[in-house]
Amino acid sequence: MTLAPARETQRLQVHRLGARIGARVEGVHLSGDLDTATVAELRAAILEHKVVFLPGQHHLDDEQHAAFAALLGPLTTAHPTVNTGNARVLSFKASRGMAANSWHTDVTFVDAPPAFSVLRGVTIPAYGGSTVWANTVSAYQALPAALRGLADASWAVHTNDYDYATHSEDGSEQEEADDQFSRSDFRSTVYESEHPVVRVHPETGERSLVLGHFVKKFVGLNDHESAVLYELLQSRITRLENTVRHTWSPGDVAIWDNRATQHYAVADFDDQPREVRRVTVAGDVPVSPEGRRSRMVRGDAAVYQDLDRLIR
Ligand SMILES: O=C(O)CCC(=O)C(=O)O
Ligand SMILES: [Fe+2]
Repeated sequence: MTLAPARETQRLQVHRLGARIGARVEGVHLSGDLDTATVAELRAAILEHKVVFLPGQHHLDDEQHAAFAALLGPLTTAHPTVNTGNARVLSFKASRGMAANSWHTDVTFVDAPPAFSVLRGVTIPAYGGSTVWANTVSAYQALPAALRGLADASWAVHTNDYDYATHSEDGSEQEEADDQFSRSDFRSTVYESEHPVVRVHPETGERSLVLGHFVKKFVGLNDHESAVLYELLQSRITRLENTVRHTWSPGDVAIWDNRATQHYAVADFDDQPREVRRVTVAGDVPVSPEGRRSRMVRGDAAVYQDLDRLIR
């Protein structure tokens, strides 16, 4: 009998990019075959720095991309509503300057948003098209006690049928999201969920703010009060000290903790083609500081969160 050679632990180097968020990770060749010690180190780096960037992963195709992501946990389907022809991988492909250019946390309109998003740069414009991430844990920690108390006690309704115009530069409701899906595809099934504004992170125990563009209103507040409270807290999240900006090269992979960040894709690449592809790892149902769990208000997202069970 021949034994398979033991997999060697890769020598992972973590270079911090700022005091509050971001690290570049070198020395790892991402694949579905990574050894458990390396995956554990990488996971620890993501939890600490909230987003990590791994350059030079040119070898990844969709299959290897998903196989690697599955080492971080069970995968979701590509998206609850958008079908880009691949069960696991969501493509953001633009040739008319479209981008996800408003601040959000991925898929917060369902009760259990992804834990991690793994994004691979495929077609990168010669200029522009960077992505910015913000740390929602450090934003919470920097709140004065009075605002922390208000945030701790508040809940918000999130939906995929959100008011796009509120977040666009010219106030327009653009119909086309990018080359591959339209806004009407995006909200072909309407989902609504209620999340605490502050969640306790299931792995780190840190408290983080759960906001972003899917927020429709706060529970018990009117539209005006909701807008004011949103701005008050959201402006803390997007302070530049809380952010890191990544200028992409082909073969770059970004991995973020979707329970501790928001992000924004900058639409400054004119008509150049740009494509990034995303795989998401399923997350838990958020829990408030008082121990109450998020809940679905409209729609059933069970299939999105549990593709493995569906296929098995
Ligand atoms: O286009 C990008 O850089 C980011 C798109 C996005 O919002 C995502 O991958 O979740
Ligand atoms: Fe996103």
